[in-house]
Amino acid sequence: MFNRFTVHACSALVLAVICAGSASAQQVKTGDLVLDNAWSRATPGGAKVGGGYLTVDNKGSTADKLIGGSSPAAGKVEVHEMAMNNGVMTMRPVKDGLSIPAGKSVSLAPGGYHLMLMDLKAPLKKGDKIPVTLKFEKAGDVNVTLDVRDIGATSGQMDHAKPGMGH
Ligand SMILES: [Cu+2]
Repeated sequence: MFNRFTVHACSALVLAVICAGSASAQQVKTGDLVLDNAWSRATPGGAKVGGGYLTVDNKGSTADKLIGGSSPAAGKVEVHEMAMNNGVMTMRPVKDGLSIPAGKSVSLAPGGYHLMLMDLKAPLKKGDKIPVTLKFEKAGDVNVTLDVRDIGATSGQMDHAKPGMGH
């Protein structure tokens, strides 16, 4: 079973190398999960936190859960959610992990769920590649690379974050 997963992971890597010239970020496949379009946003000087965004596609028949992560670029990595609370945008750590339902795709994006890189060792600069190890309940540890984009990047999706939120 683990051998099969290893083979899948390798073929995904080969594909990713072939596709590296395209505009889309590196796709990572592990077991039933496909992680795609992992990116982050440049941080203003002195900022100690940064956001991380990606799409997790669960091709399997059982739910998984994103429970946390780590990165050499940050003191710690948490999974956060943003929500409107009495007209004010607030965020908080996701309790008990972010569930990835079977057959569903979950997006972490500005204004919603996101990875929070806390205690950044250095500001994130456009063009940086930030390695992050995500921890899933079933899939285990999965390595992704966040592509740091422009400070105003919104991924082309609706961004409800208010100015001054920092991410
Ligand atoms: Cu946050």
